[in-house]
Amino acid sequence: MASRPLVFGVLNVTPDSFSDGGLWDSPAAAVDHARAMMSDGADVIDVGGESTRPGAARIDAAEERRRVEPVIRALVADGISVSLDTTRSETARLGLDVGVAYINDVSGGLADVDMAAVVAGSGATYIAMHWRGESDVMDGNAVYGDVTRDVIAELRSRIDALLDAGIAPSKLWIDPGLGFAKNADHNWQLLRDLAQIVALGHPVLVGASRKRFLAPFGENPADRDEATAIISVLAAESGAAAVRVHDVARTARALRVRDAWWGGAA
Ligand code: PMM
Repeated sequence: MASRPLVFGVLNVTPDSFSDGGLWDSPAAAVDHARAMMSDGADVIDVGGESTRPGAARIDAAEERRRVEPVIRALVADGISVSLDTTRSETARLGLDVGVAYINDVSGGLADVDMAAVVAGSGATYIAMHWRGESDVMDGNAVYGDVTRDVIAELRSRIDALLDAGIAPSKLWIDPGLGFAKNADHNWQLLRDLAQIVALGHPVLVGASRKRFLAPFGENPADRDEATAIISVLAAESGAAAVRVHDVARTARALRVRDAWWGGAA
């Protein structure tokens, strides 16, 4: 039976993320929500202090630190496995000092030249997402010959650079970056071709949750959770190692159905 992917529960401690912005921007509310996601079946909590939605403006490192530090400290103290969603080496260093298990970098190391060196040797896992520039320019960069071929080529070149910079092969994960410089057709093609990305030989994380390309299945982001859960199962069938979702309960239940299908315990 194929193994079950890890479930990363999304915890955006931002005022402006597209689907949950402003909901968890007090540390106490954020920690409560993380604990609820753990009881719903999350394996890891992915904490982000800076919105990456298309068109978002950047915040500075001090503000990012102010948002994430109390939350990651509380979660690590609680024994929760934490992923820190950041493109800044300075913030990553803080996270590694606090004890996060994953650095989730949507820029794959391109936004900050010091990122790879900071993560290398830390023992943490580095998640390198496919990226073509900051949120304010990414929609204009959604131009591909063949999106699967181009994303694979660009991921390969990031993998080579990150391994050269000292990240251990076993600690390097990759992510096709759904919605980042990609239109709906690009996202669906990448999902259809996910096995080709898995074949690159690094664990693959898929972040489809509530994204704009799921709008045909739900006008509001929170109405896209069923579509997200179905994608979680299909991504698992294609060999994804992890899925990053807002509604942990639905995805965890959907993955249990898959386990039952393959003869595991329901
Ligand atoms: N998507 C978002 C943020 N961080 N990280 C990874 N690795 N993969 C993603 O697809 C991804 C991410 C944007 O979504 P959000 O606003 O729901 O956090």
